[in-house]
Amino acid sequence: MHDLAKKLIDKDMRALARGISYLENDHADKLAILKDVHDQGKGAHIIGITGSPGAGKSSLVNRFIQYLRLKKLTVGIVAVDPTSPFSGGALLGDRVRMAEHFTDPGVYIRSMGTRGSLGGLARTTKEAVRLMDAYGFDVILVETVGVGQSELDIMKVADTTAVVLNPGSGDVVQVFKAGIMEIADLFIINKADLPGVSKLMTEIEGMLDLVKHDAAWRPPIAQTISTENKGMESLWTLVQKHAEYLKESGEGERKKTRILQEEVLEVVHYELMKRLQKEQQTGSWRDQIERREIDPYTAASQILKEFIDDPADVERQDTTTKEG
Ligand SMILES: Nc1nc2c(ncn2[C@@H]2O[C@H](COP(=O)(O)OP(=O)(O)OP(=O)(O)O)[C@@H](O)[C@H]2O)c(=O)[nH]1
Ligand SMILES: [Mg+2]
Repeated sequence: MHDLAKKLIDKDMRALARGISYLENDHADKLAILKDVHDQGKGAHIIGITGSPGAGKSSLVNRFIQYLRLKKLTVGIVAVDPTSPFSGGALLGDRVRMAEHFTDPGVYIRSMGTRGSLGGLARTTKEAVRLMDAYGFDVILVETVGVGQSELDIMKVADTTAVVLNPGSGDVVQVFKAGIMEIADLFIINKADLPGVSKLMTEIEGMLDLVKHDAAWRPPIAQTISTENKGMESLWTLVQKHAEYLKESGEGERKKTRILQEEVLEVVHYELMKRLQKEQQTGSWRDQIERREIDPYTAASQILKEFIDDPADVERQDTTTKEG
């Protein structure tokens, strides 16, 4: 087993941190580590939290962490910022708000940015969740701004996807259009201190009648006021209800199978993309084409042959601990 995988499974938080950096930097040992931790997951309940910018996701996550910690549950958090990983005001705010958890060994917070990834933020986020599960948190929270396809992809890793809405924001229609309605397992009306809560309830129920009228699980609606630390208990109750449903209906297992099946093709796709990018920059066929020495079809089949002769090295065993 890879040294880093072993360490993080043994609850070494620094190894977890380094492991996630390996993912972000596409370290050569990445696949080997992921392979080693694959069946080491401790069965964390993974909760995805998505919603429009400013819906209060971070405030909510912050309170929810506090609540879970009082219940003696350990929590891993992946905060995905699709815009600016380092300069973003929102993220800076998140850091400050979440700072109080930094000294708690039962909490690990990680921000993920788009830097350097080949459109691979969703991939990297899912992989980070895998490492966190192998480390052994009871609950893993993934916060992302629900705007596009890549955020929907991120949410696929969650057992329970919660969509945060605000009263008086007109969010529901947007959420509906973005296809978020389909992936929602529960709704959270945050800022329930503001007027328009019952109107929003009616709107959500109306949408659910359209989208989920024959679904086995009808997403329930929680109400929270993050700024006043209200609603965390009922939110947790609904999450647990959903977890129970996943287990009893077998849907949880089916979901996991689907995720794993998709993952196979995602890894292949990702590895091929990486190599194609490299080919684009450094392939010797480029000069050969320029000199008209080779036709595109021969060049292409040569590249494909190289790929086949040298598949991604999942077995790599590099136990020297280079800082990634
Ligand atoms: N009135 C009221 N304001 C809230 C509540 N929860 C959060 N806010 C405020 O809403 C604003 C946005 O909160 P954030 O937690 O940063 O929202 P976010 O969804 O994480 O925002 P992004 O990460 O930028 O998408 C802040 O000013 C919060 O104080 C609430 O329950 N009631
Ligand atoms: Mg936020």
